[in-house]
Amino acid sequence: MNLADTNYWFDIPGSESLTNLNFTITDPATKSVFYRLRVPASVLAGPRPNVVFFIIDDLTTTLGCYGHPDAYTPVMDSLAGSGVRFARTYTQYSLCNPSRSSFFTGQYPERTKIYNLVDLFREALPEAVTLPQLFKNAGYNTARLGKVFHVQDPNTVSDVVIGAPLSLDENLVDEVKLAEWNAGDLSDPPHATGNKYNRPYGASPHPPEDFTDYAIASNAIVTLDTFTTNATYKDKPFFLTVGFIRPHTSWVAPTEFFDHITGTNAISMPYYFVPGGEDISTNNVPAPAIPGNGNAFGYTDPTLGQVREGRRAYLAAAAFSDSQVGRVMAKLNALNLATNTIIVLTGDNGYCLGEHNRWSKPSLFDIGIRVPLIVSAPGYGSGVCTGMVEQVDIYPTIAALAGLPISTNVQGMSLQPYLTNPALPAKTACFSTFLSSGVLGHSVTTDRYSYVKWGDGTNGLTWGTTLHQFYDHATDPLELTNLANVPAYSNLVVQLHTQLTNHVVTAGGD
Ligand SMILES: [Ca+2]
Repeated sequence: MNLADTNYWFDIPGSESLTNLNFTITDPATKSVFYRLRVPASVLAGPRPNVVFFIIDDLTTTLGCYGHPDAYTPVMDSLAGSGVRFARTYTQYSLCNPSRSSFFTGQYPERTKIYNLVDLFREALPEAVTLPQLFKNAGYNTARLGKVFHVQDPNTVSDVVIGAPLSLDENLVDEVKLAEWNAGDLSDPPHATGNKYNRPYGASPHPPEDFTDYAIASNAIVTLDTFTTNATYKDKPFFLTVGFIRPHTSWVAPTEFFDHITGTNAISMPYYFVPGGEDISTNNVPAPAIPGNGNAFGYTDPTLGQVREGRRAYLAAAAFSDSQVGRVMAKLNALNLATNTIIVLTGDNGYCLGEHNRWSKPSLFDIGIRVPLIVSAPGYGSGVCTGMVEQVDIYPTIAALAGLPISTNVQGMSLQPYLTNPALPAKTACFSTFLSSGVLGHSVTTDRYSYVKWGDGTNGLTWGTTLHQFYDHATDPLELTNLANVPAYSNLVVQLHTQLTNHVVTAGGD
């Protein structure tokens, strides 16, 4: 055999396509020989990564790492420090079921057709592969712990399914309300029908172990043990989705978490409650922009003291969920899984805590559609992406990080490149939708401007009405002054309306 003239091929068998590796061996007589090794891609990639996907119900960008002055979120802040925090992430619909239907399918609401809390996206998308389903199909162990889908998807079958034992919290909330009643506060009787979310806050003397979110984290911890030790599961990677309930109302949490938040009288206040602050009359914004406050303070308007107490209670409830994320993270570290596990954390909608005199989630104000998004992936960098991204991007991002191919029906873009270089240019426009008492609204946010159009036609985009809002974030980041009908901005308004119309038509197409 003439070594100098021969290339030798060695194949490592595998079911996947083979990748060629060339290398050279030099023999003593200085004759070089190329050897070619062909190996499956999975061998080159190493073990497939695990995924833990945290969804924190109703958590908006009230985190320390997002700059909130009163928040206590050390665990999520630490996670942001180890990964990439996406500073401007927009939800596609600021309400549980429409939002989750969108980011679990990677498709806009115009495609899922979900605008409420009860409909199932399978009606419009019978063949969609949800994110957990994608990983299940790829051979992952999957688990759904706590609140994940708002309406369960019959096609997404997980190995482990543990719902949220809500009855735990309902008992504790009743106790808090009863204490208010006994203290002489008759504004919201404990058992009044239809008003259970008014004044839904307060410190509870019960220990964390008595709360739903503690139980959800405990179930996640047990599931991690099962997936890593049980013979049925331990040889496969896992996709774990953990959905915590707080800071969704009711904002009741153990007393120790209220102690972490600054005192009631020092809490930061929304501009609406600052003397001489925002005018939210319908002269300034169209009526659909300010629907009823059904989620909190829907029974009576809060006093200034109640505004402070409510904001503090929301932050305490968020701090409690933060601690439960910490329990799951500690278990991942104890099992030495952190080096091969992708961690993603987000909320499902924005939330107005008195901003624009709103005490609820659904809106198209900027503060109502901003959500946290943190991605920490082994082998990638850390930092802050200040460019705009959307929650519809979560699906293709997690899939790309795990190397899983996705359907061309997925409409988001992978954020994988930003984990290496967060400074890359991001999206130039983000889009959201909201159905306000039968009036469909759409918004487009660009780097500088926000434009909202409320409908008077079937798709909510008919031109020729004044049901719209326009804000210049460079001069008005809190969106206090609606400039949509100011002649000086008419060209910009028309341009954004066209951009919004094009998106709605395109996103809703097949
Ligand atoms: Ca929610």
